Amino acid sequence: MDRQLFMKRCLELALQGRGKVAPNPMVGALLEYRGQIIAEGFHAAYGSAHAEVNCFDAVPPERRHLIPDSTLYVSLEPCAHYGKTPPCALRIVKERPKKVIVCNEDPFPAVDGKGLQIVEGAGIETETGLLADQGLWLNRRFFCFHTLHRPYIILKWAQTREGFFAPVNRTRHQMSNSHSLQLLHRWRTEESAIMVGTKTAASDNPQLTARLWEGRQPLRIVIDRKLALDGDLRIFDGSANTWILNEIKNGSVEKNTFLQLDFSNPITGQLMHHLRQEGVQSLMVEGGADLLQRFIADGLWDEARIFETAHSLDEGVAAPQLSKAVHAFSADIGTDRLHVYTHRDSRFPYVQEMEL
Ligand code: AOF
Ligand code: ZN
Repeated sequence: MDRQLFMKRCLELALQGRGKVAPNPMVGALLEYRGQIIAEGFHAAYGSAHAEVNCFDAVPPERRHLIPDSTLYVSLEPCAHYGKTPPCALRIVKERPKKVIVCNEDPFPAVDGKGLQIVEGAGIETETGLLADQGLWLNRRFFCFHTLHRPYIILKWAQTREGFFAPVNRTRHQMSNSHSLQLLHRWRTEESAIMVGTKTAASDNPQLTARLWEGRQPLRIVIDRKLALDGDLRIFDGSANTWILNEIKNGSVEKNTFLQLDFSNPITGQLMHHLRQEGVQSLMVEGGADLLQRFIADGLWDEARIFETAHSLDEGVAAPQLSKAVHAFSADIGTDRLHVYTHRDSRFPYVQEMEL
């Protein structure tokens, strides 16, 4: 009987909640009886039933009598609190499987070991840590937020083979291909916030929404220190919640929120504070080169996704230089090549064969 295979299946099930469950983690569960899966479940949407509950509910009536002789595999410690739903730990105690095998403990303060305690306290055997590294990678945004108390930070950019980020005059210039662009839009649906600097907002006039992929619109963040950006830019169009980091004022106008920061001190730290307060678990920084380099210099990044394009430039703005980076993997996206790195000191290193 391959225990790892059953847990891998839970992680695969969990992934079905990608882009739909944040700020909750992605969780998958299954019941195994003598080497066979008798039911599966996963957390499908924020606010909806948890994985374990969906799994128990999926057991066919004629097989319910097998539950006491089955093992519950679940990719996260069962919850112990009354949140949007009652505690999964109590449901487990009621159903009484023979054993519960968990991938990762849940650092969420309302759970944090209490779920496993409830199950063990009821005399049900538990085991934790099966494929723990894979689970940490899967829910790296959730774990980062609850253990490091800041969002998981992804740097994203495109560069030519010669290492240029954009043409010298910085006009809008699509360098990566349409497949990479669609992938980027998918990524936008999977992160809670995306950010650009002042020059990028002005010269690229990006919309910063997910249009080529169905899903959630992330919070948009732009730096506009002196509130000098043109109000007609697409980032101010009210099509998504937008934070405007500036040194002049606080306040909101419909979906635009002005956040006053102290620009005589580093603003990345101040931004982290606000993101933490708002429960934003992930941030993708999309440019420009100066802003990306700022995050690199501050050591404030976890993952970098770099499209090396087939496009060629003789001169241009130099691409950011990563430091303390570990190569995770590279992949062909049509004519582009995607390179993924993680920070050398990351608590969530990439695990081979896992998805982004
Ligand atoms: C589980 N199984 O499938 C998930 C868990 O607001 P609620 O009630 O949905 O609770 C959210 C918290 O529950 C979340 O922060 C995390 O600690 C845990 N998520 N727990 O037992 C699941 N999604
Ligand atoms: Zn639960």
